[in-house]
Amino acid sequence: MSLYLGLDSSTQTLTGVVLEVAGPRRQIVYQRSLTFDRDFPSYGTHNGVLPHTDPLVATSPPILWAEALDRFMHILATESGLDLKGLRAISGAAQQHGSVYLNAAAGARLGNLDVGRPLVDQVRDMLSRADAPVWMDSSTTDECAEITVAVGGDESLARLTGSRAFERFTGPQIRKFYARDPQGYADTDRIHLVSSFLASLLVGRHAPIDYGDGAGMNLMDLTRRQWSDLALRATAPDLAHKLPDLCASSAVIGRLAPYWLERYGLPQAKVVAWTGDNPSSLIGVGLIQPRRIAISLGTSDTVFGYLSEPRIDPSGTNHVFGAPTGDFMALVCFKNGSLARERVRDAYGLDWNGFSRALRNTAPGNGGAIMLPWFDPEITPPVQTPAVHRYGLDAADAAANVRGVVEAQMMTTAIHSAWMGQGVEAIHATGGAARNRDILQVMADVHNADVHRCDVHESAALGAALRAFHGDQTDGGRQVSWNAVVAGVAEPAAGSRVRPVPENVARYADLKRVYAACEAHALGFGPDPTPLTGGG
Ligand code: ADP
Ligand code: XUL
Repeated sequence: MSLYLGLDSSTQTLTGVVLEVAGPRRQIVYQRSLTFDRDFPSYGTHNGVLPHTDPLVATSPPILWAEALDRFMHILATESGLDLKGLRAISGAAQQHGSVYLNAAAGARLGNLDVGRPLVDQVRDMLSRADAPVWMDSSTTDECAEITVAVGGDESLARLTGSRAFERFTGPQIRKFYARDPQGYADTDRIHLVSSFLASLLVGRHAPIDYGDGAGMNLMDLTRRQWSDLALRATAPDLAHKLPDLCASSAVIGRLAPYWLERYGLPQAKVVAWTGDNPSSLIGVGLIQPRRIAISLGTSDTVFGYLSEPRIDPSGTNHVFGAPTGDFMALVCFKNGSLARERVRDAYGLDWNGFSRALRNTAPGNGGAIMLPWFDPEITPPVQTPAVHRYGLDAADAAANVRGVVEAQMMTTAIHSAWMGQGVEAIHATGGAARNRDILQVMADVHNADVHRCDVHESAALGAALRAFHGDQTDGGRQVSWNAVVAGVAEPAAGSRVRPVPENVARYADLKRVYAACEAHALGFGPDPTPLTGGG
């Protein structure tokens, strides 16, 4: 009997999933989440992010992630009841794009972690920058423009790295740090992603960045799978010396460092490269066939799907990342996801049951009313100044606003992922809000596709456990297909299928055009659409 641990350090939580493999039988035997705000209150985070006066800035403390990892291992060792001698491999996933800045002493400290001191105290001494910019940051518009010009325009950068410049991407964030704090930049010896930072703590040395998460930086040549000199030069001086190596997502990058063995009695398990939460979720929702896409309703809402080749979206809204299978994946990210749903829920004093009831008690199409729920600066479409727009929608009507936010989110995912959705037959829904069937009904109707809910809502952690299994097998010389890896585990929950209702599908086909007109108007390049909406 072998155990495989998958971790996911997301925006708000650290989750671990343990997969047991006994012959052909595979099952999840343990799952546990730590919530950053609640379980680590001394850091003062709100939804995992530090408070800032500038709404465009979003950073988190890397030492919080290290402390959470340490506490998780303690809980696993003392409370799970599992016989951890069977733990063969660990892998992980993390929120993408965020960067952690380590000083020149970090390498030696990583290699010599003191079993008598909590990890958090030791990591504090490794940092050249106390906070880490995370994916919710939108403050690097100038840096994006500078990098884009230096690389030869949006399209050149997208062809080279898989995405045009985006504010949250690591390259623009590094450029901002270099410009604002040149001394801090000079004192930085190594810049990690959240994923490679946490992997480094497990193996006790600087871990490589995998091709999946590396593609979220505007720094990696996507087809050559190596750092791009051109992009690095456009970003900051001497960057080549500060970046870790790159590696395949399935590579075994080392074994658990002595700290974990001595402190928690864990075996010398293999560590498989960590990746981004979205690439890991691709495996965790079993999405390795074409004609299916996934929609993750986590802190961010994301739409993603498997690609056999790096196809760039002409509108420039999407990203191409490396997939854990060695192929590619397309992704579109929306910042106003779960937190926007919560803002509407809380504004009307509802809980999730009340929120669902409001959806059930209102008619699909909302009488033509439209909300644009840009509570925070939005990634897709790009919106720097947050504002909630209502067209024909009465702000005092709680139920209509609940329907308004959910319909808007589903319509924007459909409109902005249309280029990758040709022939989509089914959607795999995951993330915290996927447990809400009423939201999934709107998804099915707007996308005109069957929606299957994934049982383990923590698909990124499950994907990591499955990747740990896959990495262990291939490292041991046993070839195992990805279909075999996901079969029977990363599959939609039985009986979870939500089918589209034809008359709602027809209504949303019209409403999507109205939504697009409202979006164009709010962004300042279309006429007033009020005559088309419920208010007209
Ligand atoms: P992340 O992995 O990005 O930290 P999760 O995928 O765990 O986030 O999703 C967390 C979110 O799930 C919460 O912010 C909450 O808004 C949402 N959520 C939880 N339960 C429900 C529900 N019943 N209906 C809608 N949303 C929900
Ligand atoms: C993807 C993105 C988010 C983060 C947080 O590009 O920015 O989905 O990975 O989960």
